[in-house]
Amino acid sequence: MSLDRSEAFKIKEVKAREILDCRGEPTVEVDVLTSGGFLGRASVPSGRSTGKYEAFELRDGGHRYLGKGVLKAVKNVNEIIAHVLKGKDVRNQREIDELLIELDGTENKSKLGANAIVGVSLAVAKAAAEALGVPLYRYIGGPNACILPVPFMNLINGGKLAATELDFQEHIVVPVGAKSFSEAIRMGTEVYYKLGEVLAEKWGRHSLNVADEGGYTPPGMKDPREALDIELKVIEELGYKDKFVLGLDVAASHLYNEKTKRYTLMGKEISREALMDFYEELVSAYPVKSIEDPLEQDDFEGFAELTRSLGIQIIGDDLFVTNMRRLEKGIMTKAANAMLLKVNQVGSLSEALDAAQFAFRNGYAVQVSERSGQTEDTWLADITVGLNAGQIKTGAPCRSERTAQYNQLLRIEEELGRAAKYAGIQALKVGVV
Ligand code: 2PG
Ligand code: MG
Repeated sequence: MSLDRSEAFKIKEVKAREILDCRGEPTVEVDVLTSGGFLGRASVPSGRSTGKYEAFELRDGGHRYLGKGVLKAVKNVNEIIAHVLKGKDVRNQREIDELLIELDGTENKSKLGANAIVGVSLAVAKAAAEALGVPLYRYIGGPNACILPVPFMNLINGGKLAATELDFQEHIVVPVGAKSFSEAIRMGTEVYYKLGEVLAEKWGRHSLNVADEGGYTPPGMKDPREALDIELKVIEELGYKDKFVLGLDVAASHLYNEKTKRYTLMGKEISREALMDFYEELVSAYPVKSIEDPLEQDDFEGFAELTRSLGIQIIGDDLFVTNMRRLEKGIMTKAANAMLLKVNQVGSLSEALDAAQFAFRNGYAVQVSERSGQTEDTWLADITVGLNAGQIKTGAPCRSERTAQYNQLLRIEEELGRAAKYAGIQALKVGVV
């Protein structure tokens, strides 16, 4: 090629469009095209059980798509961001992200919309990887990227993401004892099949309707212990007793009543202390080794108390919102010992990577997470390996937007060959299984 090498990396065009996420709701997709003809395309996921401190997702309002359209965010990319980025080098991710943050100028990215900014940020990274001829996970992690994550497979759903009576949002099986990622996926998927059979028998065939993240929805099941019991029973029946641990995402902010300062559980309002006692009971009765958002998003003190007393992994999702300042407060107060990483919660790739590094430096684990409104884009899987995070939460092994992530990880495992290491239990913040 007679092309000047730098042309390969120079941004020629940035173009956004409105597409649909897995719930059929509009979201932003961005193309970043370089003068050398390399294309980075990224789409933006969206949460439903969102934290109040998340970066701002810009939606149009009005009648179109019942107010959920994202044409304003698309316009912000096409008419504002595109001009500013023209001619910039896609390898300068940090410079570009800082430019976007400055251009927006607000605390929570509410002017241009975090959905506009994060779409551009991720498309820039993908264009850079394309132009350099390396996979995205390698672009992010270099030769260090070799750890395949433990999948947190959310198999029974409740809370805001399912039409069930279960209060806890996610009842998760975690194949920590597998030898490889592909074995972990096989074991988790076998549990998923078998769980379907057992649920249909005991709770009726409507159990097999799946929720936003692919988990089952047993009608009439109210008690989280019933969900854990049945997951455990299936794990044992398949002969995997010591190979799995269990996890929960309580998403407790959504069970919390700000006025009474109490939580709703199984139809009753209970105190924070009663909820904490319930966790003690769960952890002693079941191999539950990870609980996400056990308390509401401002209770740093309660998170610290649980982290101390339960001795398992406590993950901050709505608590930290992938935000360095919130994480810093957590580190100072010893609240939680792991951070959930959702790139669109903070609104740019660089800020998400910074939060992850800060977490690691302070001995916190990082679990990379889907959103309930996911797309078929697989940057999530690549970021997980790029960071060597060792944990990914991306739903049940069904629904294509979830299996897209698992399938990408299977490809990465194959590509890494002997270099691939399955994270196993060491990735979690727990002493012994
Ligand atoms: C969560 C997520 C994803 P949402 O609470 O962890 O599982 O839900 O994307 O709706 O915030
Ligand atoms: Mg959560």
